[in-house]
Amino acid sequence: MPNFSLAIANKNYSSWSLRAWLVLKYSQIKFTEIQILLNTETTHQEILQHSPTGKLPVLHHGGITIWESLAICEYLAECLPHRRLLPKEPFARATARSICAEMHAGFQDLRQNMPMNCRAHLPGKGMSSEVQKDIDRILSIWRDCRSTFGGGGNMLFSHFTIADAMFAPVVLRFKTYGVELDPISQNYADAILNLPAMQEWLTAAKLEKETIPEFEL
Ligand SMILES: N[C@@H](CCC(=O)N[C@@H](CS)C(=O)NCC(=O)O)C(=O)O
Repeated sequence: MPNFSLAIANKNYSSWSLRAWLVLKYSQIKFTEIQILLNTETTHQEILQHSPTGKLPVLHHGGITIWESLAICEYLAECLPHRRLLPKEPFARATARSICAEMHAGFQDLRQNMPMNCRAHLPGKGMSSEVQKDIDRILSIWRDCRSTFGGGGNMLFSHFTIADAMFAPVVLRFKTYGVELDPISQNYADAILNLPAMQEWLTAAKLEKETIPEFEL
């Protein structure tokens, strides 16, 4: 199989980048990582050299380009069937796709008010009744998946799937903003945080020095 090359943004701030990166790392696939820092004078031009949308992440594989974090995760699930990155059973698979799409398109209040910022510790910041509604829906998804599909392991569908990758940035937001979790959700969040790939991402994010004021509450 040709080499994968993934262009990502700042590890401290880029929730979209984390998803695709996590799927590659979890799958133990060798890939070339290109980092383009956000918020510099050349950011846009640099990203356009890799991505038709001017957004990151973007994956290159054997001469083709795949953009949008969810499409990248789906593509990797197709390329690497032995990694079982989508559940096999149709109902579980459809549910995984539904929650991935919901995460990809929704939760605007949470995104805007609790931006991903791995280095920060800001308990209580960004909270509002609208943000709490997003949080409640996410926790209900986690509890439902854990109870319906999660009996064989500690991930949403027992073993790691792209659904876990889609929600991994939310786990980091909850950590930064000290969001209170029920015991089932807390166990799930801890399982995500304990993945070696997540620890690797966090270590690298904490070493980054760049600061983007709009993401620093
Ligand atoms: N829906 C896209 C969103 C990608 C996105 O907004 N990426 C941000 C980085 S986190 C970006 O590239 N921003 C470019 C810029 O700020 O110039 C995805 O899922 O990949």
